[in-house]
Amino acid sequence: MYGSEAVAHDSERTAFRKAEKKYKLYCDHNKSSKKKKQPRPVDLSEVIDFKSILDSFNRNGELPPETFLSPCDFDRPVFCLESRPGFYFIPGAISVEEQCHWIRESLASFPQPPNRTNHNAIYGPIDDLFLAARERRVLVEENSSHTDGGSDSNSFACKVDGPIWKFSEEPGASSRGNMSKSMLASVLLRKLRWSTLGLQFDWSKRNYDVSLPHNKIPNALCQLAKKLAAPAMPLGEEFRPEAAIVNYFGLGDALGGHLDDMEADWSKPIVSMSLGCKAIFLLGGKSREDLPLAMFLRSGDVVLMAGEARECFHGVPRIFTDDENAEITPLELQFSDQDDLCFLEYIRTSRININMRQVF
Ligand SMILES: O=C(O)CCC(=O)C(=O)O
Repeated sequence: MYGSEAVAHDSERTAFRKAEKKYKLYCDHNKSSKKKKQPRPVDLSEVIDFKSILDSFNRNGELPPETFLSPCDFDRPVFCLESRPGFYFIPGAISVEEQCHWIRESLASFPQPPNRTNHNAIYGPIDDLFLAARERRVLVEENSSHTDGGSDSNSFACKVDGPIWKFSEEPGASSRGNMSKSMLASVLLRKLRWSTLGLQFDWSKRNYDVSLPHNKIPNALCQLAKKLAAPAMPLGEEFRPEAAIVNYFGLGDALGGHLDDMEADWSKPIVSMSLGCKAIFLLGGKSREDLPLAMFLRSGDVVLMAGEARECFHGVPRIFTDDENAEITPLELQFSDQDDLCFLEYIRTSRININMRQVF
């Protein structure tokens, strides 16, 4: 009875949902072990590993069935999948030095106002969050009036005349001398989920709001995106990055299956860069019922999705933050060398994804 109920429940799920559930992090409480929470083992035997595909291709020129090399002129192998036209995977496309640079930028510069983050709806624009976290400061509510919009951190609502939050050395010490609401900057940094560069994306309306103020995407990032996009671009055309979404993942975070369909021209790729801890990426089909392919994304890997692949559901059900699976040793060495210990501390248990889009 119990078993048949469970089967019925599972059969109601789409193929994409089942795969998300398969790879998601579940922690079991182990009473006999000192470590209370243990990640439940997961079968990774079906996860495509483009790093080992690249290694074996470099060794003997062989590729697994259904995988082929893009004929484009690029300085390293670009892999494609017969079952997913318009999808490109470039393992290790970004050097370790560049990865460190974009991790620093993603934390210290991209969340700077007027760029928006998930914290805007509750706290308004927050200046220098990373610096404040580094200096162990506290965000304190200075005064109260009203906020236009809900408390949903994905909401795009503007603060018209809401509470003002400022960084302070001491929790609860506002200029008015009252006990106030406060939040550690380090906690806010850990709760940073997204920031937007260039044209700002409106999560509630799921479109771009060109009227909002924004910083230009840094030229170096535009140049990198143009170079990386080349294998997926129509002949003779150059990618024009106009907007970027930066996603931040911590232990247990996931990005549910979705489509990126808000841009006018789907022949232009989404250029998606992975930084930090290893993750599992799911690439489905045009329906959530299509069985998704699972693949590892490591720091420095780049994925391009153009044409038909733009119509495919995709998501990130899992990141690996443990020493054995995160695979961030080169980053750790680079950051320790440069004495960037705050960045190192963050990235040891996190993943950052920067995805760039041509909107028009
Ligand atoms: O984190 C990733 O690799 C994928 C991000 C993504 O799918 C998105 O932002 O639309």
